[in-house]
Amino acid sequence: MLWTTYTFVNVFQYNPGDVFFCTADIGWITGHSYIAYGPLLAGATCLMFEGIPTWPDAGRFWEIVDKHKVNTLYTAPTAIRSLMSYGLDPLKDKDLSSLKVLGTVGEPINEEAWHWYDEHIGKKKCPIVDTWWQTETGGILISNLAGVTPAKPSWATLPLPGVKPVLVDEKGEEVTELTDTHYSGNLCLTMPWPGILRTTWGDHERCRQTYFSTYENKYFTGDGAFKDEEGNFRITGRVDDVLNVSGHRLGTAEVENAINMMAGVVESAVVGYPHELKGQGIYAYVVLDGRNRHEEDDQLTKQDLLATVSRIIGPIAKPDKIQFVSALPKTRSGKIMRRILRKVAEGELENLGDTSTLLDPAVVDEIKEGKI
Ligand code: 7RM
Repeated sequence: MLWTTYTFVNVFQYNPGDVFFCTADIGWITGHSYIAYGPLLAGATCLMFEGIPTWPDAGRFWEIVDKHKVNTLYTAPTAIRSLMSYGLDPLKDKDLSSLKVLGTVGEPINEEAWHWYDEHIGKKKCPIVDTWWQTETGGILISNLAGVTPAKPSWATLPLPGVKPVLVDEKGEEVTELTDTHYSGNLCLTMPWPGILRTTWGDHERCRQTYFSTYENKYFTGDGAFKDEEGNFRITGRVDDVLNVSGHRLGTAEVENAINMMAGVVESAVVGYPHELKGQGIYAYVVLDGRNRHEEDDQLTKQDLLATVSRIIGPIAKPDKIQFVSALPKTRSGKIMRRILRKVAEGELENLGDTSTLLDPAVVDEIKEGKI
């Protein structure tokens, strides 16, 4: 609670009387921590909203900001991308001039979404804090401080005081060689920080195994990251999703980023599936916004996608299968449920496991039906 309060006040630069609106689902850690614990302990004026951003229309958040003169808005990239796809109409007649600070959390924010948020919501006057943390960390660990330290689009930037992140290679050695302009590795924490997890309820050994045994004397986050020469961090995604295609190691996030570069792609998810010759094949689920799609001709769109991936990463990263879907299966916090996508890609359509935390279970049926 102390850590959520401390980070709330410092990251958002909260001033008494400001109206703070965190749009997270209360069942997600971001909901408990930054709707309830942090703001309440800081005596903040906190706005709570139960509903979805697109009902009765995609202007719902902006209407709330206008009506209640919200000063700080904290939301997820998945919400920003979704609202972005409705264009600027829902923003018409909405007065967003009360906004002073914007924040994002939950997944890496792509530059396009960052700039849309900056331009159309913050009107280029509001600092955007990109806050990286996990349920296990008890609060924000890496973020810029609103208006105090500079933002860098799609970078969470610097660790908070007391937080000591390090990037390591497979063997746990600190990465000291630059790739292009940055270091790249697995994100670990070398020192305990104030919000650190201390056990897992009823299973202390599991806690030790999961977080503290991969690399000696380090907490392993499970995320991959870049670090630039100024010490800024960019979180690239979970590293448990590494593909091995004909002996080449590829990160799913890397392939997804390449796919997302193509105009008309809203988002995508890449998983591996067993492939006779390559070991693993690449299966891509892609959401298009319709506008740039070759009419009635998915084949052409697929060719464009393959060419894009080839150009950005290389022919090895070209997906073997591409399935166009209307949405990806996500939890309420916007995290893609890869387990489901992996099973469908493997042809295992029956035992998808627990799907009760899905935002929209109907998406799964559509995905199963369209399996390639
Ligand atoms: C707060 C939360 C944790 C995982 C984490 C990352 C991803 C969270 C960011 C992010 C890039 C961010 N807790 N993640 N924030 N990735 N930039 N600003 O999401 O336990 O539900 O998830 O979320 O992969 O490990 S969580």
